Amino acid sequence: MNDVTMNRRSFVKTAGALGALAAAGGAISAEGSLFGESSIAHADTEEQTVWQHCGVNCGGACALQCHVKDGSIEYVESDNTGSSDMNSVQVRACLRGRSIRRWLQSPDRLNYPMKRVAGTKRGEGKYERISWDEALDTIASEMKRIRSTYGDTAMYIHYASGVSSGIIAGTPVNRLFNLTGGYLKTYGSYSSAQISAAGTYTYGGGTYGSSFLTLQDNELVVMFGNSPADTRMGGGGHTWDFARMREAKNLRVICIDPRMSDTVCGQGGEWIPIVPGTDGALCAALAYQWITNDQVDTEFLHKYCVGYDEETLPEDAKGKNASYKDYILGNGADKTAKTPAWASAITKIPEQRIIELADEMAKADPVYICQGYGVERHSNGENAARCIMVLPQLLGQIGKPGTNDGRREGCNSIQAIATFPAGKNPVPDTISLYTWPDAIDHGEQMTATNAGVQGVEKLSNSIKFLFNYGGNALTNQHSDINATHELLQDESKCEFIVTSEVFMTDSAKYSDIILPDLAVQEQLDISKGGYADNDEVLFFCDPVYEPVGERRGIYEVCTDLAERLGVKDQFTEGKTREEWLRSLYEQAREKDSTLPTWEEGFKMGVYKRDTKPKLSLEKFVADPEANPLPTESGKIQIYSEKLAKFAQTWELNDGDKITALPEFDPAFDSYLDVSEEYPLLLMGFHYKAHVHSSYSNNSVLQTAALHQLWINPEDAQTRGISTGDMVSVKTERGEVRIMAKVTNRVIPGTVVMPQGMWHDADMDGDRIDKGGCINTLTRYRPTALAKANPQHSNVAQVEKVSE
Ligand SMILES: Nc1nc2c(c(=O)[nH]1)N[C@H]1C(S)=C(S)[C@@H](COP(=O)(O)OP(=O)(O)OC[C@H]3O[C@@H](n4cnc5c(=O)[nH]c(N)nc54)[C@H](O)[C@@H]3O)O[C@H]1N2
Ligand SMILES: Nc1nc2c(c(=O)[nH]1)N[C@H]1C(S)=C(S)[C@@H](COP(=O)(O)OP(=O)(O)OC[C@H]3O[C@@H](n4cnc5c(=O)[nH]c(N)nc54)[C@H](O)[C@@H]3O)O[C@H]1N2
Ligand SMILES: [Mo]
Repeated sequence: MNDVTMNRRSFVKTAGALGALAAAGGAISAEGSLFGESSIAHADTEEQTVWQHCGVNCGGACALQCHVKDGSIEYVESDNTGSSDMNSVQVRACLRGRSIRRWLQSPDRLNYPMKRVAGTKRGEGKYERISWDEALDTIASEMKRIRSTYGDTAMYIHYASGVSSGIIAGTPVNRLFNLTGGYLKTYGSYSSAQISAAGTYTYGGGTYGSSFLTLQDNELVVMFGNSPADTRMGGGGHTWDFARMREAKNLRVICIDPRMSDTVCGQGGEWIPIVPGTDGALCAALAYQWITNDQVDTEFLHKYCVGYDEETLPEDAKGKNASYKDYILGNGADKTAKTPAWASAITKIPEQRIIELADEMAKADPVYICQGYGVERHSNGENAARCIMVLPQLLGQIGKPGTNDGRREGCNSIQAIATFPAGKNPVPDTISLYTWPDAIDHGEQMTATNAGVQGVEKLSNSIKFLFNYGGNALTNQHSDINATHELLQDESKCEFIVTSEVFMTDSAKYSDIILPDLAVQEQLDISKGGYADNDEVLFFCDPVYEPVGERRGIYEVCTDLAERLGVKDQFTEGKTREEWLRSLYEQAREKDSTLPTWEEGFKMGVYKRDTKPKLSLEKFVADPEANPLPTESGKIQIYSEKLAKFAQTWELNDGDKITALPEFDPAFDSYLDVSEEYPLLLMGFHYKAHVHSSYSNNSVLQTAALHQLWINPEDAQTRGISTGDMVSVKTERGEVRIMAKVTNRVIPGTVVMPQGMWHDADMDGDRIDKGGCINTLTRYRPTALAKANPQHSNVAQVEKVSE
């Protein structure tokens, strides 16, 4: 197949001719569809193979070879180059990527710039077609007006992960904003804000540890809230790395999870079910067993860590029973020994199973301990993530082959390639990403100590202008859609919202102007590939076909806005998108001469090379004096002085806690908060049928993997619920309707549903969400330390819907 890959120039020529043909056929309608089944123009042209990649944010970025004929994708293959052995792995796409034809060529794609119909409110979704000139003039004049009225800190670019691969990717918008005065910055993400905070105060930064490819023969792997089979599905990614290691090394895999994930189901691993949000208690009991059975590696703890025992505590903390050992043994402030019996009552893992797990982990050498982001996306996520990180420290299982540091499995990518330069943002004001609704509602009241503001003591402004490029996190992916609806409807708060999208999403409906973007696959770019262990990959991606309708790429759109704002020359530096790509790629080749030339790359479509698996903290463990960690002490911090200080000085919500040690803290919406009205815990998970809300509008994928609420037979029986029944799920925030799946794959007392389905409610009527979007149900309340999203922590009720 590879040899039919066409030369870029000849394709563009061919596609250009076809585009004209399609237009002549009258296929473009005002409603925006070029690709209704009957509207494909047929011409007697040859099929071409175009290399592309799947650009959504599962992180896989897998290879797609699109077979294109007459300006339309006929079918899609993935990577079939190289071999499928340990090296030169084929970067094979999962079903989502392979279905991209239905997504890209959906009749629902946006084709024209639109503005909200005068007199309608945000969220109503009533739009009219306008010209690009009108759209760009309006945006540029609103940018000027709002910046000059309120200042640079009123400008905001929202988190968006729909375009997260490629060299050009999302940065043109940032560059435009930076050249015109800057914008309110953010730290953290919806993905990993809490584990990042945990990593910062423990290891000095980072969420990733060792690669799976460091695993040894017959090794024990213990995963907390991690399912590579669900969340790293692509063939070049971790699920494949892990599957191959499982086969080759005879691994024993234990997954601790309230849900039996695809990483265990049918794969011979062991599932240890746990009550959501209680991992910290399990970890404390494991530590209790190791300490009381003399199984901790005291030498490692003394040499590399701060705060395990009295001896290694910082001076200020000494003499107060403030060590980790004191906390575990019950000599600390809470006077509670963290015994397996104590943890069993909280986690619902039988006491004997905890004792056995502790013993097995202590005797395994090496043992690989890791976590996904399922634990951290809870109300107590920052502490829970730290509690897991302590486990390999206690056992001295860090820095040698087969070990990990308690964070997520690590990966590699080609470092030499820089993305399109965003330039420098002169604005110091920085918020935790998740707190953006507060920054719209009452920015000027947000401070360093009450809202985790960084860069300044206090924000000077609220957000007044919002740019949303390739994201659905205004509503669908952010917490508490019903509350955000009210906030965004109020035009006196955020005065102007722009969305650049490929579909009319729920978030797009809150925009004043919507711009129809060219999809990633409709543009020229180079992608660095996704999360994978031993391969470094580049995809040289040609546009699959000529632009359809009036879709335009973000680089060209930002160039036109830059012109209207008087900074075009600085923005483009005289270059087109292709010229930027070529020059950034040339710069990369100067740093890394093994990379193919531009021409060679586009001829190959995919470039792969082997790389060394990452072993976390290898250098630090080999020589801690020569290679100190970027923490206050240069060592691993079980006890953090910075956190001890925050605990004293930050203004926290009632019940919120910041602790110097990694402690179990149930926080809010936990197992302690279930009530008669809301007797169940409810959490979301990242599902194979879609990536967040991307691909959620693909009916084939939805049929392949149904959108269902998983409920244990015990909870289903008392409610008269069978698989296939329609149920109502309610929290204090709202109600969704969804099909039930009665299954032992979820523990009693907890229900789970995939996150990312499209919100679908009559917002002027009953607001019942028939799309089954979990964020109709989630609470907007930033966590204590990271001020991040606790979207997996909820208490809920489930009932059968009779009609
Ligand atoms: N198919 C698919 N893949 C994806 C994505 C997607 O939407 N779909 N999204 C991508 C993105 S952006 C991200 S950030 C990652 C997210 O990856 P993760 O955050 O790791 O995914 P989750 O599904 O939230 O959680 C992982 C596992 O943790 C479990 N879990 C939840 N709460 C707890 C708990 O309290 N304790 C324990 N022990 N386990 C718990 C869940 O049941 C799930 O099996 O996935 C990426 N990959
Ligand atoms: N309750 C709950 N909520 C969650 C999570 C959870 O676990 N539970 N997970 C959170 C996580 S980890 C994340 S990362 C966020 C993700 O939240 P988002 O970043 O909003 O991710 P998506 O929902 O995939 O939205 C991406 C959008 O990009 C659009 N898009 C795709 N390709 C293109 C393109 O080429 N151009 C343009 N302009 N647009 C494009 C898609 O149509 C889609 O609407 O969600 C978070 N929300
Ligand atoms: Mo994410």
